[in-house]
Amino acid sequence: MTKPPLALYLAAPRGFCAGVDRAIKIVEMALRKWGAPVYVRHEIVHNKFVVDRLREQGAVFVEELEDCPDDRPVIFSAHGVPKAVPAQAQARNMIYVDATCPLVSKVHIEAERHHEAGLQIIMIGHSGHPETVGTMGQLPPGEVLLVETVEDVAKVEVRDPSKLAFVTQTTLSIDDTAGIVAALRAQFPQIIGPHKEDICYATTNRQEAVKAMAPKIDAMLVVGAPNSSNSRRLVEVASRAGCSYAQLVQRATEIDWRAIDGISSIGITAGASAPEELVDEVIATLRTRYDVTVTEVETATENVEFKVPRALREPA
Ligand code: 0JX
Ligand code: SF4
Repeated sequence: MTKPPLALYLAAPRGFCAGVDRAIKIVEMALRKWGAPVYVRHEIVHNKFVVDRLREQGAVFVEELEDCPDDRPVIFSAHGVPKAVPAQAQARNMIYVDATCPLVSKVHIEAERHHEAGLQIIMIGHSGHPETVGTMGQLPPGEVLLVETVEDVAKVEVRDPSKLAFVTQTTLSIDDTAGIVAALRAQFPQIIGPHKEDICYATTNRQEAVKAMAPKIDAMLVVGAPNSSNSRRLVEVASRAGCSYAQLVQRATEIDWRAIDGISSIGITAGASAPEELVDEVIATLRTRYDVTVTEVETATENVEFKVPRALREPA
């Protein structure tokens, strides 16, 4: 039986960013240096496949520091942690390695700098997301107020409208955030902030690539996890850019074949925490049903790399 043709457009950049690469390396190097078990507070990155593979090598994933013994090393996830977490680890004399992405740490430092200058901070982010919890947890309660939407801006109760700064989560929608920043600047003309927002290069590039592809395709598959903020944003971007069907898939088994029945073109991208093997798996599975022609749509090149902490580069 002949297979129907399928034009497959592959977004570039897609998948792992420099922060994820570094975070995974940190866990692997910690296991080599200290042996198993090494504890990891929260999923090192939001991907079950990555977490399961590290677990097989001896990593133990927990949600809170209280769930770790004093005498084993612990790693903090790429999303960042409230200040109290390393403080508690220190108080317990634990060995800890912080895998917070340097671009998230940069936002932590920004928040602290504004606080030292006497400003109250408004954070644009998703409530309960570990990065938001971590960034807000850099300062005492009440010093960072959270807004998630333009509507929230109208409701926010600040101490002094002339003494404000804003920071953002790194994995937000570029377009939604621009709207919230505009609302903040309109309501608080003296607010201080970054030039645009704190969305990182990887989030920006992955969203741009999806925007460029969306008009060419009947459907879009985003390889990524349901708890991955940056991956979910890619699904939204595709839909808003005119792609009539966009689905988040953790791996090939989640493809909804009925929903994509009859399509002649498809786009594929992957969130910053999704391994390339899973993209390969999705493409290989599409090939079992379609005569696939792959075209890469490259809208940016990336050459960012982050060093692992010195403690891991030195022998035990
Ligand atoms: O949910 P997020 O997109 O923040 O995290 P994920 O999917 O683990 O991506 C990598 C870590 C990003 C931190 O900024
Ligand atoms: Fe760092 Fe951006 Fe990757 Fe998050 S998505 S880990 S901020 S590079």
